[in-house]
Amino acid sequence: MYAQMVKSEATTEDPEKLAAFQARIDAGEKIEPKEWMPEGYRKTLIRQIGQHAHSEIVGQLPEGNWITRAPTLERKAILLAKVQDEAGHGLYLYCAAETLGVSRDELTEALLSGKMKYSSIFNYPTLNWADIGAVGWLVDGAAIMNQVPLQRTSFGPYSRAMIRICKEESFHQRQGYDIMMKMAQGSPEQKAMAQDALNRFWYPSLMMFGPSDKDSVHSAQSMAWKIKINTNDELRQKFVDQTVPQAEYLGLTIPDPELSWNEEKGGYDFSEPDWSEFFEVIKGNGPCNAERMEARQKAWDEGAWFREGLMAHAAKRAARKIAAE
Ligand code: FAQ
Repeated sequence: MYAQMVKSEATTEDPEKLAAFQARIDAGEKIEPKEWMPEGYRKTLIRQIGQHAHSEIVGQLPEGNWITRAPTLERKAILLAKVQDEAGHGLYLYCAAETLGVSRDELTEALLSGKMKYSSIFNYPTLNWADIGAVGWLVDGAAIMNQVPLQRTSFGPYSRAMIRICKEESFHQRQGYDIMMKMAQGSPEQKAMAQDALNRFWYPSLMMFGPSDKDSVHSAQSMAWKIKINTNDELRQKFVDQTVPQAEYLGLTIPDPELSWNEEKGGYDFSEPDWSEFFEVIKGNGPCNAERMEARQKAWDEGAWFREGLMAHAAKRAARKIAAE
């Protein structure tokens, strides 16, 4: 069904309905699930919300890997809470997608068959504890930069999910920055680990915002529908401008010799990520793509007995209710 939804091209829709819909969007109204919407709007939302939900779930893997190896009990409790939050974000987002007429199982199957994507960033490995700091600081930092404007997105359930998610993401970013601060103020070896984590996560974090505007396929239509509020390059620029002073405060160096303040534009000039690497990663050829998909497939297979049990229980309850009526 997901494939059907995404493949079927926009049917010829009533121009009056389309104009009335666009007028509601332009007036800043929220669109609710049972209201009329163009097929393309629905398909774009399923793609973006579904991809976002998958990212939250797959995004648990690089950090979950460090829960048993956190350096103190306190760090372990904090990381555990953060990773659990990501699971919750996935659930809110799957629920928002379900209101558009696609089931969570269909979305998961589309992820596992490679029809749907998840964020490129989670295909990079977390090699040591400093990487957990870098993920919180940079990856959650980039996620917030993208998601704060999405609180104003035009689809009601997505917008409401984002409000709650953003509150939790701020805590995530603070915990990552706090780890980086401890490492950067620690021994020379610890500071070197923090710098190395920044070196490896900087460009993959910039890639999270998507291809440059000239290569972004969906931005123009998504912005007209207020599914996206900003372009990929706008958000990337804001992220760099916010993060450079944070790195300076830590005494760390952004791994970009071209980085310089541009007085005229009131922002930093910086080097673009290697876009050929980005396109390889989203095609499935990143350092950890195979490992991530194996983990999701295993969880799906091992959870089959539970899903079936739950459905059998629901069917039994429904039958009992009908019999009692
Ligand atoms: N990775 O035309 P555009 C998190 C694809 S936050 C993979 O510009 P669009 C929190 C794109 O799908 C991370 N694929 O696309 C957390 C399209 O391919 P398609 C998730 C990417 O949709 C933190 C093609 O490239 N956040 O997980 C990426 O207008 C720590 C052309 O691109 C969201 O999903 C990428 N980075 O803009 C969890 C936010 N970028 O689908 C755990 C919501 C682009 O046609 C630990 N999403 N592509 O086959 C968005 O804002 C947008 O979807 C963008 C992409 C900005 C990601």
